[in-house]
Amino acid sequence: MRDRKVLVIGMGKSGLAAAKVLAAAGAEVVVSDAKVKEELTAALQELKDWPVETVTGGYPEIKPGRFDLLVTSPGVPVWAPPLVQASTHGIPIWSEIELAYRFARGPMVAVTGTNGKTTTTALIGQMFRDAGYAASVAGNIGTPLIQEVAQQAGEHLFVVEVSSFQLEWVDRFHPRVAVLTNLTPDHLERHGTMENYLATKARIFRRQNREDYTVLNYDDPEIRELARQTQGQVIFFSSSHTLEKGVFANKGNICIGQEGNLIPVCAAQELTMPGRHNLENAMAAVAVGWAMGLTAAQMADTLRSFPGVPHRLERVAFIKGVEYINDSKGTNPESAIKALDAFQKPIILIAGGSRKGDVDFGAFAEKIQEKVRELILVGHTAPEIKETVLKTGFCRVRVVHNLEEAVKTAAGLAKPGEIVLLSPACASFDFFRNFEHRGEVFKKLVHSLV
Ligand code: UMA
Repeated sequence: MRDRKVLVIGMGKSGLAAAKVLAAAGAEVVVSDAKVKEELTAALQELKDWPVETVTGGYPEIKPGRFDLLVTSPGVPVWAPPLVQASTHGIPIWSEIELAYRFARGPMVAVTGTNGKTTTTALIGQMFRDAGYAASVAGNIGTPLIQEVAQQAGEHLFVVEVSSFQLEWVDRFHPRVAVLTNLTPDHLERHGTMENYLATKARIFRRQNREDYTVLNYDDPEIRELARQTQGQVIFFSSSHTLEKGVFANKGNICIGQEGNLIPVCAAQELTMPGRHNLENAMAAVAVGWAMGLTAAQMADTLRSFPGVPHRLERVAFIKGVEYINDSKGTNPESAIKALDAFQKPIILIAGGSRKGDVDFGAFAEKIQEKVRELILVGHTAPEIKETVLKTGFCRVRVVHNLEEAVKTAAGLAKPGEIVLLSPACASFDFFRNFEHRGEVFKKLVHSLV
């Protein structure tokens, strides 16, 4: 990178981390952001002692000779002017994970999919650490991969949660194990069609070869089909089929099937995380561990103790016989449906938030009818969800003004033995900075009930 002229787009987490690593490596770095400087005070402060040029309120002009490379942040769409101009002039564009891949000294496990990728990533990372390996988790889960890669000097395993946005500009990115958990419509405002979304996800294994592994969800027909496209060795996992080879449930146990042998790992009931989707996440993690040489006993130890990740079916409190669950990361209907399916007790559901593209709440409304005792709606999508739910014949719906009112109303309605669940099925940007912020506010409100 020495003396190469690099333009970094975006001054969020990814852009800041990329700019610093590039500057430290001797590149001539310009970092730009569409926001004006008043909105970027924290980012500019963070860069102030670094030898980088900053451009705010837009982007520098991109012409041949001015830049050798663009490194872009996940939030920047392919139609953003600098990306279009760089493509026109044949200037390479890398996502931050492509940059990180080029700097990394150890192998990578990469996990993508619409839902389950955060839990699966965290679980895999924990399995390797528990087994005594130097491993860390990074990527979409929160810490930019480039930042983690720069911090690890020795041999290290990187377990990376990868979003479809991050896969748009990969070239040599090559995980030793790639995992696809599942696929349902999401981020279509960015990818346009499901075909594009699937094709972008499939880039995770594009550079794999026969020495690598591709872990695929057998129960998702579109993902199962991807087995034909990868050069890697396919390991399927399934929560509803018996497989000759792969990871599946047998007589209540998570088992690895290999060449006629059945290796039990642990009982599905021993998992601390609730729900069938968490069973699938656990199976995906077992497939990775198996491919990378962990033993069944090593994996079982972690599976029995892993508590799950914050904001994903997170147990917050048990107050007057009522359990409060924070699933703020349930930002699409499929994810909220899985959350509802995870419990057998009556549920008081708090849902609604900001709109995420062209979502359809039909299946979510059906699931509400089946599983929810009282529905409390909040946020921009509240009227739309209410209308959809009423069509199913469900009428125990209340629309409230904010999350505080929602929590108080839920607490007033819930009886001992019931569950108050925040699983919005929507993004959080109507009232909150992100889903983490929404989840933290929810937890505070719940604790204030005591
Ligand atoms: N920006 C521009 N021009 C644009 C668009 C954005 O200049 O056209 C600027 C914004 O003004 C802002 C900066 O880019 O200042 C933000 O960059 P970003 O949106 O890429 O966000 P980062 O802070 O770099 O965080 C990203 C991921 N965010 C997104 O994909 C939207 C984080 O995932 C991830 O944790 C982080 O990189 C580290 O890898 C979050 C997320 O919401 C959790 N992910 C989506 C999801 O999970 O559904 C994909």
